[in-house]
Amino acid sequence: MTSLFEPTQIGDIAVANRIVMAPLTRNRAVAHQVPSDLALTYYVQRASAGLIVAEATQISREAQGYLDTPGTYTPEQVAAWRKITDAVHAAGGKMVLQLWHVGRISHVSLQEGGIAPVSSTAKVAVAKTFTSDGFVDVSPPRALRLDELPRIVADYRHAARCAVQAGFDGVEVHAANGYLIDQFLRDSINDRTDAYGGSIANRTRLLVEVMTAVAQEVGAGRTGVRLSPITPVNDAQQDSHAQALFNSAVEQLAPLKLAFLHVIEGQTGGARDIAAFDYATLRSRYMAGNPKGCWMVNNGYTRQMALDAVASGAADVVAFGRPFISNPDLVARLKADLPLAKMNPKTLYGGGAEGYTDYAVHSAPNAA
Ligand code: 8OZ
Repeated sequence: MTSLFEPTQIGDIAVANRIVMAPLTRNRAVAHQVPSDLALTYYVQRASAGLIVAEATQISREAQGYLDTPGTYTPEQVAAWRKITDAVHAAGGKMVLQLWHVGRISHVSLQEGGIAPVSSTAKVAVAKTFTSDGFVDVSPPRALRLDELPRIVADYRHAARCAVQAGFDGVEVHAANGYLIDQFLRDSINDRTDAYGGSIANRTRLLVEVMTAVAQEVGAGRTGVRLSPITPVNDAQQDSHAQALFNSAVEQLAPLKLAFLHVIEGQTGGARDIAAFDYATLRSRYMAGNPKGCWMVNNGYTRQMALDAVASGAADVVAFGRPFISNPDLVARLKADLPLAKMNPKTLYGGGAEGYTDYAVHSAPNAA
């Protein structure tokens, strides 16, 4: 039986164990959407994860939807990330960067010149974002024109190149949680009548084009993708045929031989059983076309669930989000079956060291 604590390969990336730190938005970037020195400390503290998927990071200026989230498209951002990846590597860790375009989950105050955010649609999301004025309704978007989509793909490609220049071991494309790519996938959002709307083949087109371009740019063995078939977050209403949509998406992704496919099961950060969805079928459809692929699962996994998922072969690796916030030594705690410290929700987004770099390891006297 395979153990959660055994090394493995995630594509070209050799990892020390099968525990992944999930991407976590913390809104602590400094001027010009640059990751801070505190972020370096935070990630180094968590370098015992087999793989860190660093927080969602804008691929372009337009891709931003929240205050103080980092980017990976300017030399200044790349230089700051380089310091972080060097330090994580020196600590024995591996790290990929999550590439993010929020689409319509943005606000004019976060856009250059106060222009409308872009999406597959001009329909506004019933959702909030966080700006310098606190939580506000997202702004009405502008539907991207057909002739703009090659530029979107090029922005992902450029950001992927920047991430590798910044020393990351690879990238994860954020195609989940109701952001831009998910806004193309779901028929509850996408109301286009061109080659990117209507049929499943059309709605999965942007995803497949982005993944093809990114894999070509940095190598398929360093490229992963995150999907969330039934999450309702960010006004991502259920697709009318979610199973067929996502089965098709993973069948089209399989031949690309990506490093990993990362699936959020259920509602992101919430209930795992909000709607029926057959993840075992999704996995078998994917693995049929990519038998050496790595299946990464996420959302509310306990220690026992993770042990069982890896032992049974239902998953190759398991990503933990919030437990990694308050337990920098999560791997050691899971291994020794030690109690986990609770996360303070008040220090999740924004702020400084408090609730970020001050969570103790278990052996320290002030550990929970
Ligand atoms: C929480 C707050 C803001 C953004 C996601 C990137 O849900 C996020 C996110 C989470 O994927």
